[in-house]
Amino acid sequence: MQTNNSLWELFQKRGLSRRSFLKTCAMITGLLGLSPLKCTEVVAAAEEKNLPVVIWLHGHECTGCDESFLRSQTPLASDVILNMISVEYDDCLSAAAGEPFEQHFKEIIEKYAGQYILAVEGGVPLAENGIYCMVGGRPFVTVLKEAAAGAAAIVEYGSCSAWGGIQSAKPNPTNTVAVSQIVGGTTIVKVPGCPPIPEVMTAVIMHFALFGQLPPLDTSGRPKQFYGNRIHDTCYRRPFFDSGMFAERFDDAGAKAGWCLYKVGCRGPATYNSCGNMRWWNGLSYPIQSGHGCIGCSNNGFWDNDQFYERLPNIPISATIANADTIGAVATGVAVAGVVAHGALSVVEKYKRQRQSKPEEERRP
Ligand code: FSX
Ligand code: SF4
Ligand code: F3S
Repeated sequence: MQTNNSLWELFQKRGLSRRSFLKTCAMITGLLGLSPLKCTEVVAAAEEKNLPVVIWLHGHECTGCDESFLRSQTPLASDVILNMISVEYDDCLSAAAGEPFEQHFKEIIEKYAGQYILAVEGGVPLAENGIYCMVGGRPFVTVLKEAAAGAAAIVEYGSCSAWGGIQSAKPNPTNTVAVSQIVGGTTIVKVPGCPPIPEVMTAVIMHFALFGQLPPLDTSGRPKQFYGNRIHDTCYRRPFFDSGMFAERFDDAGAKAGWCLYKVGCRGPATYNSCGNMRWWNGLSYPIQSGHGCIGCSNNGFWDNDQFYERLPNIPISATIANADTIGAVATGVAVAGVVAHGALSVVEKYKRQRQSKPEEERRP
């Protein structure tokens, strides 16, 4: 582990050049969404501040969040883990296991009390004293409370951690809840998504490590920089939506031509995330690009939607530039008008297409 080293000290110890250090700082500046002018501040912080100590816990989850994180490309997950943060405990990624490892957990939460960032994946099952998720022979809820007590900041990584997630789907037999329903009083940030975008996780941790505070959050506790826009607002299929060109089924000509997936259930107009901008695998793809509508996996309660393939009934069509802070107010007023207008647009466009496909003489009214 790289404790008590700054990023610059670590680079020097490894014989890496000042130039590669500065390039890394420039990359971090971009990742944090800061102006290039802020790069000098990032360099100064990276020269002085010790690498952040991170304790990473796993609760009730599918481990897809880790799978996503391990595919981080810019920066590479290996660079994050080996060069940018000091992961002192991760019961999934660590080669160590068993009693010595759990003893190590107890030692580090004492040694770094008040200093470490606690990253948590998964929800917290409470039924029957938490026995539905055991870690090192103890209920996860117990481990979480111990770790949270000394955390400088907590990152709820993934929709399970942030909202309860699939484990809390009705009727929620394990009584699973979100992390922030159990631990409070500390700086907490939500990075929802099932799974979330890995680079967002790295950006949140690095922001706290370099500047001693979380990035600006929205009213739900999510970083505005990454959750400020709807999927719909950055979707490359958006011109088809605006033109009323929709796939009606997953096997029709519209679907094959890459038209908008709104009518086959896309939740993009009601979902806040950066998937359209950042994507996975160095910008390679994301659900909509692979032909499936957004299921709103970063939204609270998405798992209880039993109509994934039904057209979203109320969407704020007019609120194309709404952000997560204003959407509540905007949506109430325009949703109905928006859907009506949208329905009309669809009909007009369909009629136009039908006319264009007919011979000239049949087009005359
Ligand atoms: Fe949940 Fe993550 Fe979905 Fe899975 O850790 S957000 S079920 S991708 O694994 O917690
Ligand atoms: Fe893209 Fe979905 Fe919006 Fe269509 S409804 S433009 S597929 S986000
Ligand atoms: Fe999830 Fe929708 Fe993005 S399903 S991964 S929020 S496109």
